[in-house]
Amino acid sequence: MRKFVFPSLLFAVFGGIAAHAHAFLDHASPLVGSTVASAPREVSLTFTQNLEAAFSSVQVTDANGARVDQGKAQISGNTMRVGLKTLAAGTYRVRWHALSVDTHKTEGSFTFTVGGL
Ligand SMILES: [Cu+2]
Repeated sequence: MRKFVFPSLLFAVFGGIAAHAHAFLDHASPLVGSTVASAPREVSLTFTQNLEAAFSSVQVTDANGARVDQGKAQISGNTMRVGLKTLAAGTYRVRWHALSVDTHKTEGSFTFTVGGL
């Protein structure tokens, strides 16, 4: 059965019908480009469309490129969240990849800064 399932999955991913909208980032917490006074415990991203959980992901890295997220994102509807390790003051980059339910891929990144003590 597996060899029949896989091509149909590929079709679903790459052969989708063109649609008017993709899953763009609607808003984020911490806010895009913001400076926050205390270290957030998670990053939460809200998109303009619902996400396909299996093909959407987010990574958070510090100024040296080291991962500071806790791994696999939790995806529900149009929201993707990932827990964070304890962050020191500094600037962090959030990179996300999304596959929306209309089968279109989008990606982007932004930074936020944890303020000094
Ligand atoms: Cu789209």
